[in-house]
Amino acid sequence: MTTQQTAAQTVDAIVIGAGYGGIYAVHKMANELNLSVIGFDKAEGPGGTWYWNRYPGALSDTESHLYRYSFDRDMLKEDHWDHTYLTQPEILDYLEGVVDRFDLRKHFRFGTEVTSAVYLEDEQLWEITAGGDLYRARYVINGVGLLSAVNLPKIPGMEKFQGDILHTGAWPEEADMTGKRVGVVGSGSTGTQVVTALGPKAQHLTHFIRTPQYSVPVGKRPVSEQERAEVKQNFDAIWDQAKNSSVAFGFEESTVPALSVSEEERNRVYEEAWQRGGGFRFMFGTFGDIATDEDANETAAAFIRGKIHEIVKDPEKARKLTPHDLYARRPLCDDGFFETFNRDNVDVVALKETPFREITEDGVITEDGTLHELDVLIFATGFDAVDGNYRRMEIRGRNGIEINDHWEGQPSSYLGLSTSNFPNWFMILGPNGPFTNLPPSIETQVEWISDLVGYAEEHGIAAVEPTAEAVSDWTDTCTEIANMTVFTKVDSWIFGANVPGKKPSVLFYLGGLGNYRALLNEIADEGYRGFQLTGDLLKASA
Ligand code: FAD
Ligand code: NA7
Repeated sequence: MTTQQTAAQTVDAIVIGAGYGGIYAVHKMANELNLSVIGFDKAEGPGGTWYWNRYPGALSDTESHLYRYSFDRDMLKEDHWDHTYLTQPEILDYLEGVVDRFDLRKHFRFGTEVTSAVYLEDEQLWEITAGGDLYRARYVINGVGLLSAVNLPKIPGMEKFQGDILHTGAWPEEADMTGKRVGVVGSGSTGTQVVTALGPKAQHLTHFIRTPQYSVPVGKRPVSEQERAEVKQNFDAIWDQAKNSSVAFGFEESTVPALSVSEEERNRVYEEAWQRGGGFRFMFGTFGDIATDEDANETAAAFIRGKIHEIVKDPEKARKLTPHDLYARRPLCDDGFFETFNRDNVDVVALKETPFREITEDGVITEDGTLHELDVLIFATGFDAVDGNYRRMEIRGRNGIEINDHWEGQPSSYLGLSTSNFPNWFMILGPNGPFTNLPPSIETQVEWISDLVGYAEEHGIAAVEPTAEAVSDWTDTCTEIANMTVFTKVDSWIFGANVPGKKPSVLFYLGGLGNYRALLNEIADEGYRGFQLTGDLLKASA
């Protein structure tokens, strides 16, 4: 035994991450399974996404009553929300409250990054390096986040810029944009929120857009006491509906084909959804084939394009803001994004027409020779989604196989939960997990992992891992489903097609949460079909 190994602290379970996933996993391991557990997060506190993304305008696009945990009925009764959507500080408060309610802080080590996780076959333990120290555990649960590893593009001259360069996913709390000349790169969910929030504050704002996106109003409005009371009275039914639906956003997905109704009726349905608000509701609640049929998709796209031209008064700005490809990314919604461009101090640059040439001390020069003078350059350029944070650690399973080699072709898993050759190593929202409003998917996965760990503990099982065949079949299933949709036809983070050098591949199970949950139940009922449950702890320690 080496000196280092002697120094390792051994616990039953290690959880990485303190977002929705990690918090719930620590609660399950510590408070329900009575296991010893340490949770690590490189952040200085809990919150995950909502710890890091403190940029102005950060807002959930899931409605407030569904962007939370459902597992504790008493907590649901006590929960409070003022508006139909939650701001970043509200979500952070909520998650901190959950940590305190279940006395979880004592299990977490914040400001501590996990840099490696190596499986020790002889001991049937994982050895983790976190903050430079060694730990050992039988189980590792990764709640490292699917939109967490930031993507910061490299633009020539970036290092020369005399102003501030910020990424929305690592936003410093003290940053104040009042009266500044601000540039924002990126027009996804985050970019649209930042631009909407900063337009009225900045002296001048330039939005650099590479691909314009379809966005509908979010529909943020105050919630009355009576509305809240109604939700609380019906929360069993509300959660039951969400968890058994496809995208789990709290509405019935439509099954009506868009072209089966008259144009007048179609526009009435779109207008109603536009007025009500919500990106997922617009894409999945209006008609049943917008995400699967290109002609149906075009009807929704054309409606949104028409709205952009109605809202944005300057025809040149409207032209640059108007998308022409399929409406096939994570459906956006905003709180007045297009309206912001009616302000004289807000401009748009179409990067496909005039790409970046270089960044200088004073700002950004585009290929037409224009210098856009800036005090701050904000990158709302998204994330190395889903597998990004795994690839940034050294993770070695059986026979020393490294995760980057194991995932060389594409990141793969069984059920988005675990992968072959990595025993007792679980992922929350790993590759090919469900594509939904995420808290109910996170809860589903954490509960299932926790049941499996409980089962392993009860039966003295030393190692649980899926077979290579189960992983390969699940990858095929996810690919087949994805190929039935229009999402594969557009480059976005959903398929890992947003980061230079990353191999695009299917990263989600698009079959819906209801089907996913039914499958998980079936697999557990069949004695964890597709998993190898090996060894026996008594034998292992003999
Ligand atoms: P995260 O909240 O991402 O937490 C992961 C944590 O792991 C991070 O704190 C990170 O520091 C830590 N970590 C990672 N690697 C390591 C390491 N090696 N060592 C130590 N710590 C590590 N989803 C929705 O369903 N609805 C929404 O409205 C919505 N809005 C969003 C808005 C924004 C701006 C963003 C970025 C995402 C949004 N999402 C939304 C997705 C959101 O990420 C999930 O809803 C949810 O918060 C994910 O929780 P998580 O616990 O899985 O991961
Ligand atoms: P997204 O949706 O990945 O959007 C990133 C944006 O940044 C998008 O407009 C990109 O343009 C743009 N981008 C990325 N790299 C560059 C470079 N090099 N130059 C110019 N523009 C670039 O990330 P978000 O943070 O908005 O949202 C991610 C999810 O988090 C979201 O769905 C919510 O769930 C929360 P592109 O489209 O690639 O041309």
